[in-house]
Amino acid sequence: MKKSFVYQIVGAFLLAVIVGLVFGDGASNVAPLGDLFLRLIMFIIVPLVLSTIVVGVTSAGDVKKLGRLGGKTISYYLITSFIAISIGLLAGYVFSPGSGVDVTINEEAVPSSETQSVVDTLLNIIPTNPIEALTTGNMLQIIFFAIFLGIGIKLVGEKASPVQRFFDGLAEIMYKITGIIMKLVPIGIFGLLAPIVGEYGAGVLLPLIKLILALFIACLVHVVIVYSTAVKTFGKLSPIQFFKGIFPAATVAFSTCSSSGTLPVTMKNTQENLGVSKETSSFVLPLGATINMDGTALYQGIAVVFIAQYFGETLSFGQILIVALIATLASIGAAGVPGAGMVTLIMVLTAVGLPLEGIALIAGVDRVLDMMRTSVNIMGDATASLVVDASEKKREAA
Ligand code: DAS
Repeated sequence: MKKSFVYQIVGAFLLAVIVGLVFGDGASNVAPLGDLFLRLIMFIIVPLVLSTIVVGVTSAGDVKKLGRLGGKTISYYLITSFIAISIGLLAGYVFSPGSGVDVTINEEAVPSSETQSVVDTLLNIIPTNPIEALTTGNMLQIIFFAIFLGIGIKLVGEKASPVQRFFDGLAEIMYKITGIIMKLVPIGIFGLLAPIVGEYGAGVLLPLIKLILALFIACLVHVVIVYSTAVKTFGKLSPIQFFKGIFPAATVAFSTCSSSGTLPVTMKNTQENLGVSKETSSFVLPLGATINMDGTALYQGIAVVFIAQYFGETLSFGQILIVALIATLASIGAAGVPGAGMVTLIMVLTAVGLPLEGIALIAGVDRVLDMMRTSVNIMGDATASLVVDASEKKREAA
């Protein structure tokens, strides 16, 4: 990745903070730049995910290999998510962000408690109408459709080769368009961040600064320890090279608070900067952007402890185990869009009998918390693609 691009991104960050602090609410005048960028990356997601997964499946060799790829990917995701929630819970008890905090509960900020059960979440992966899944951008259903489309192409063989060539061509076109849109990352970051800095002046953040700092430190611990270890030990890549390579995607995730929206950038960074094959990244990353959310799992651990402390509740060891399990599942059910983790937090609070009003305590700064957890989410996806790709390459070399 060119150094000038990194400098442009850092410059966009700094300019956004300055404009936000100087102009306050007036900074919202640059929001259209952020909306423009967001719409451009959202517009390519569906054709990009559909075509690259079909290509990933059809070029993944035999269906057995696909099963192996899926098994490794899901196992990695579950392990790192469970570690993340544990770090989140630990940080909650170490920093005690909910003790002595002075925040009034804003009733209407409590999100509605309609969350899908885990069974419904799993059943809803199967699209009853694939075209509707594409038009509504239902990522899990699109992934399911693409995987079976790819398997079908492989099983049909020669007769389906025109379809395979279509998707090969579509994938290359989408990669090219992603490259063009990538050039706008600095403008997008500036347009997305400046209004938020202007809105979230220090005054809003101060009462919950302990919670924000606790999440920041917990995310840093998870990224530096877990991801560096995974990347170095299993991905055979230096952590510095990894973090430099994934930096643009992490900044887009931070600015957009959307793993799905960041997916085109995550795919480009992992392929071009981390050396992950298109075949692996086009399977692991779309899946990860939808079901792998270490940052969200970590956030839910801290948030539950924060809310328990605020209401003077003490969680038993059994309840903490339930939180760890449900938060891991909730992070799977969270969509890769802004604020999803706060909505699925309902599942976790309900599981341990904590008041949902507690969510209203953090709703005011959730966007800031979402920035951090979404950046961790996409870095977790990138490490997974690197680890799985290295494992597959090692297997093929053997
Ligand atoms: N913003 C979500 C994402 O895109 C994460 C969350 O809300 O927890 O990953």
